[in-house]
Amino acid sequence: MSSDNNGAGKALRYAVVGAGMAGILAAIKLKERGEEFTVYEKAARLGGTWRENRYPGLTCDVPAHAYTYSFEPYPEWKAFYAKGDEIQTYFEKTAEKYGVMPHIRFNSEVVSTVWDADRAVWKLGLVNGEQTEADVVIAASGVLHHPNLPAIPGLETFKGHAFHTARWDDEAPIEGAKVGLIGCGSTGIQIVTAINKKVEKLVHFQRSPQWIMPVEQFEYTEADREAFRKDPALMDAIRFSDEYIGNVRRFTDAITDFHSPEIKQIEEICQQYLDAKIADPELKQKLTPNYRAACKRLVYSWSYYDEVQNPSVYVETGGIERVEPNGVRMKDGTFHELDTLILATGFKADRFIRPTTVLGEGGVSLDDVWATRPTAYYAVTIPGFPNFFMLNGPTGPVGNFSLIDIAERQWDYIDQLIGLLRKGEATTVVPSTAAHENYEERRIAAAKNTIFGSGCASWYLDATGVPSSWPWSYDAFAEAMAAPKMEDYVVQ
Ligand code: NA7
Repeated sequence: MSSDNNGAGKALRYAVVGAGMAGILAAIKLKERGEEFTVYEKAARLGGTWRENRYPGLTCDVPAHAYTYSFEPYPEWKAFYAKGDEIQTYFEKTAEKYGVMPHIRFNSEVVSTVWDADRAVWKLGLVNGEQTEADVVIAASGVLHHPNLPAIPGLETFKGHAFHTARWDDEAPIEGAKVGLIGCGSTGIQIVTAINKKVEKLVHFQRSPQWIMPVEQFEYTEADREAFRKDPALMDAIRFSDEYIGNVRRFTDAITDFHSPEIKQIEEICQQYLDAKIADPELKQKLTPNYRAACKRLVYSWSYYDEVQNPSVYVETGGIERVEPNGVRMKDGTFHELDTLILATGFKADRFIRPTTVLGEGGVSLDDVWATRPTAYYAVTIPGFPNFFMLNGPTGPVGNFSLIDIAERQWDYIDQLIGLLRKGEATTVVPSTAAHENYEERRIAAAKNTIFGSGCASWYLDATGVPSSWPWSYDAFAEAMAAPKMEDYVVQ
């Protein structure tokens, strides 16, 4: 039974889809209320993106003490920016500590979720053919986790190890090997910094160079960690510092208007960093983007410009003709012989809960609703899909600041809507079509003015070329998530 502390409670059954950062958050919050819930996880381990990505150099570009749940600071971080395996450990420890592990069903991908209007329940189908039900579905299925494999002719003929970065092949030769790396997003850049001194040769195939935002990395000492353990307020002082929050505010203000002086400042910082670090005019020309800084997601690095100048690295800017059994042939005929080919080619960012079949009111398919672009009212709810809530769903500020901060604020919003169901004040809650259309109209108009819409290709853009992300400030997001506008919801 629900331990509903708001009076005449109804025991609701919750299905959380995904045991990554957002799913674990939902689980912790539901557990705290004593709710009946199951987290369905497709894999054998929790952790989402931090489970799937294990490539060398994997580092989160949000400061470690800001990349924790607000209620669970972590004194053990080894450095200001944490490595991927430490973050995975953090989520595993936190899930254990809050007692949510027994609620997670591993190897249990949800393949379908179908709304039964007569009974106001979601019927879920699992990968093993099992059927189950829930009153509320929380889709916490992640954003960047469907690998984007490049359509390069001959890729399948490569005799060495070729693999996507989110499917890291531990058998692939790196030490003393000839390695090819395709892709220059955050992933490709981090891999360059991590492996260039180990390889015999690293050919970095660069279709578009990236703007690099310089940041400082430093290690925490054992004395620092001891101080954090003794006084958690020291960690809050970092997470909630004027410096960190101020940076988030300034950054989100800058990206929301590509004419703003703030975004010009960011460009100047990146340009000055490039000028200061890269002396060789030929390399500098190769590394200079022809689009505006932050149009593609800014890469944060403290070492890339140093590492890329290691003689083992060759930045190849020519077009790839095809992959051959022993390497990569360029359009100009040049051949790069390789033992290993790493595909740092990013993710299909428009999938969200798909390929799960989601059928809402009247059997309408989410896939059809999202035929033009994936969308959700304030990134959380969808007209026609009652009692269905998303964490880090489409049109949210994914990539603008910490996804944990985003998910926590979204949870607070969802929790208020679920409260109506829990208290027995409603059987279904769903946003109205009119409210959603109004939101999308305003969002799309604003999105075109963001830096993401200033003229470059990136995973921020939807299939029609419109930025798919939250186009307003950090404070606007915080305000929107503080309380749902109930007049925009149909509550039955
Ligand atoms: P990104 O940022 O999407 O970067 C993918 C990179 O792969 C980018 O440089 C692409 O070049 C390149 N790419 C993609 N397809 C091809 C083909 N066919 N040929 C050559 N190059 C190609 O992915 P990441 O994994 O680095 O980062 C994803 C996010 O994860 C990141 O923003 C952080 O939020 C964490 P392009 O720029 O399109 O010319």
